[in-house]
Order: sequence, then structure tokens, then C-alpha cells
Amino acid sequence: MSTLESRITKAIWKATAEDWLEFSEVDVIVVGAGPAGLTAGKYLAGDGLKTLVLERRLSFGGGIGGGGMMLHKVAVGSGALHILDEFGIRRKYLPEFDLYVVDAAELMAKLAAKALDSGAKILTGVSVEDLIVREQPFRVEGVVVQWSAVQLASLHVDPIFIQSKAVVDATGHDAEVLKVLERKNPRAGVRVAGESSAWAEAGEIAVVEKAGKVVEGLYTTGMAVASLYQAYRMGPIFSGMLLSGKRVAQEIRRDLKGK
Ligand code: 48H
Repeated sequence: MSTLESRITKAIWKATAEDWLEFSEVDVIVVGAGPAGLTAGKYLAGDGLKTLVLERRLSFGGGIGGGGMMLHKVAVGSGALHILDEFGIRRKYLPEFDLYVVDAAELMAKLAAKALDSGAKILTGVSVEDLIVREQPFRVEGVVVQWSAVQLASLHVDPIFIQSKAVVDATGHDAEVLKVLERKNPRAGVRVAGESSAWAEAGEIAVVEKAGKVVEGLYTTGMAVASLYQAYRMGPIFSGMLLSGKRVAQEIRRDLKGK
């Protein structure tokens, strides 16, 4: 019998390889495990779409964990209460402000847990650095990925590929995937305008209304929407992020499943 040490190594290699073989071709890749990406992941997987969430960091939650200026609560408007219910997230209503507040830790943990329970696969420590594209018509057919650690070490290591029917830019303020599209594929005609200053009500509405398809095969949700369309920022209120994630999932379901 092999030693425990060698069995640990073999078990990890085998199960990891099985996952990468299974998830090297999926229906939807969500780039970024922040509030918008995790919400999208939950609804996409719940709709029966094979969904892979790729996250650069070794944790999920994106900007949730920082709360509002490091305070451990974030605000949520009443329009997203049904999503909090679907994820089992507790909240407190403050009538004097007509706002709900949730614990940042609970929001992060339960968004991720529900996405996983719905069947989404979340891989952390993986960065999306480029897109797979085709022409006539121009379309996106997957992503190019690298270990985040390799990027951080500035090592010259060639990345590998993951094929998908849809890619979602849920990378937040930086809109990293959309910027790759803009920089490397000018024929796609997409310009990332950069977000506007703060106007919470207008920003909350825009990130939901404008979430969706950007070019064939590429969609966006969350703060990346604000960056793309120069919409206003809203600060630490997360209803728009949750609703935006749900909205993009609905559009992808319609496009891929016809309903
Ligand atoms: C893999 C990547 C890559 C990459 C980034 O920033 P996020 O929380 O994004 P959203 O849109 O879900 O939520 C935005 C919200 O947190 C926020 O900042 C708000 C509401 N601001 C308002 C205001 O006024 O400031 O999450 C994005 C995630 C992060 O975890 C990144 O690490 C990850 O995406 N990520 N993952 N490959 N190339 N780029």
C-alpha cells in the first residue's frame, strides 16, 4: 500500500484532472466571483446550464468583504428582497432609512454556497487573461486562463483555453474582459467608456437595465456594466449587483435554451 503522503498527492491530481477535463468545455463561463458573478452563476446552473465561475483570488465575494468602508454591513434595497429570500440571506430593515442591511460575511458565504448547491463549479486562483474569438460573424467562444500566481510572479508561461457558448464579464469596476475585447479586437467595435461619479439611485437602475449581451457570445453584469456604459456608481448598496446577475442569467438562458 502506498504511503498516505503519496495517496494524498495522487488523489488531488486525479480529482483535479477530472474536473479540468469536465470543465474545459462548458455552456457558460462567469469571470469573477463577486456579487453579480455568483448570483448569475446560481441562476445559470439552476437553469441546467453547465456553468464555470473563474475567480482570480483564492476567495470569493469580490467587493462584498470590504463592506462600506470596512464596516461589516452593506445596504440592500427592497427590489432585491426576493433574491435574498432565494439565497436564504438574513437582513434587517431600518425604517428610518427605508433600507435593508445584511452582514457582508453572510452575503458572501451564502451567494457562493447557493451557486455551488445549484451546480455551478467555482475555480479560485485562476485569472482570465484573454478571449477565444472567431470571425464572420465576430463572436466569443471561450477564454484563455492562467494561474493567478503565475501572473503575480510575472513568469512567462503560456496559458490554456476553456471553450464556452457564453462568457460573462463579472469582473467589477475594471471590466477586464471587456477591456481585452476593446484592446485586442477593435473590429468588435466595443469601447469601455469608464464609470461615472456617484448617483446611487441611477447607478442601481442602470447596472440592471443594461446588463446583458455585448457581442455574440459575450455578456456583462455588475459594475462592469457601469464601466462599459459610463453609468453612475452607487457605493455599498448591493441590490443592483444581485438583480444584474439575475438579469444576465435570464438573458443567457433565453439565448441558449430559447426560453
Ligand atoms: C478572474 C477576475 C478577473 C480576471 C477580476 O468587484 P466585484 O465585487 O464585482 P461585482 O460587479 O460583482 O460587484 C461590484 C461591487 O463589489 C462593487 O464594487 C460596488 C457595488 N461598487 C460601487 C461603488 O460605487 O464603488 O467582483 C469581481 C471579481 C473579483 O473577485 C475579482 O478578483 C475578479 O472578479 N476578477 N477573476 N479573472 N481577469 N478580474
